[in-house]
Amino acid sequence: MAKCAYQVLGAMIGLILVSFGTIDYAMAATVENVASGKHVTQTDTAAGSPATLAIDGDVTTCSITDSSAAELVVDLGDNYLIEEVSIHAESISQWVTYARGWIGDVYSYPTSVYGPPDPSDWSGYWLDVVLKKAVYLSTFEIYESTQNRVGYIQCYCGNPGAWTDMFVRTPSTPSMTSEIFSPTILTSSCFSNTCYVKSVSNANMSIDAIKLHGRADMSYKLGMGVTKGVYKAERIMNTSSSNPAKWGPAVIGLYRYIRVRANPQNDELAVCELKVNGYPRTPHYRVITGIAMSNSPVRTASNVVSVIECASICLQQTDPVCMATQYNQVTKSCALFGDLEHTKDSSNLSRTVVFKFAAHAFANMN
Ligand SMILES: [Ca+2]
Repeated sequence: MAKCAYQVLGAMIGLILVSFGTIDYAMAATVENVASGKHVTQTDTAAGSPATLAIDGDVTTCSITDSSAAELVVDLGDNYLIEEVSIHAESISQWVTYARGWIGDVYSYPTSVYGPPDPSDWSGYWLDVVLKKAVYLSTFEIYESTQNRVGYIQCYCGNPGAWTDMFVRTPSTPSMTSEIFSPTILTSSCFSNTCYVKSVSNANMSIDAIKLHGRADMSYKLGMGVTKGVYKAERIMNTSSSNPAKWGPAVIGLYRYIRVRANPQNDELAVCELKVNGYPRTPHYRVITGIAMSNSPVRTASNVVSVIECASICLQQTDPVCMATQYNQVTKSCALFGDLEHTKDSSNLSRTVVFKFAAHAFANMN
């Protein structure tokens, strides 16, 4: 992190931190998940999947809606400086929903390979299986019975896609042992709902049930704003390359409301964990001189008697939110700024108030 040092003037009281001498802008507030435990709502709710599960700290519990035209909104309760947002998509476990087997020289359509395991099974040379929903496959559970073992698994990956090796047994020794078999798969980038399972040698294997696990390919549209219903920062976040999907806003800003929608809104909305890493806007601040703010103030208050009052006015200013102030002791004016863009200007003797939570961003702009 870049470090900047400026001369400090002034003296403050209570929670306000001021000293004479130089200050170090590398001293930033600790980043934390500011969405944790906050008020969260969604437009509608699937049974047993309330909105609170999106921010409960557990990636295995998910908020899910019934409708596709749905959204989830978190009210952070205050404005925070947002550094990174992450959304963890659903991990899906599925028993096969369709199967076609090959026995000798004919196809069969087994009824006994759908989970959970039961006393019946299916025997044949190979088995085509289909899942209800395509996922990025991560784990296979093969419930074998006592015949030759599974030696080969391929899945049809992607669109247009290709048949891809997911498992090849070496050496391909037959076995007559019943086993619950979970092979280490050869790739984690296969997006598929169609696979086939083949025996180690062209002989009968016996399958009781098959279950596959993977992560959903979710695309979310994230919005952030200081006013509910008005989202100025928007971003598409996909879990196709990583789960969770992460985004660090290029322009760090203060936000209170976080909205998540499916992109496009053609399926139910499932959010397994939404994390919003940010800094709280606290009354701790630093006063410095030698700074020229780059943009015009959002408002200027007059007849302000002290830098303390100027800082207090800034804290009360929420829309547009105040991120820094400059107090001119001669004119008794207090200029409120909605961003932190600035340059060094040793001739500027106005006292610039920078909140401690924002020192991090302030340092990065130099
Ligand atoms: Ca959760």
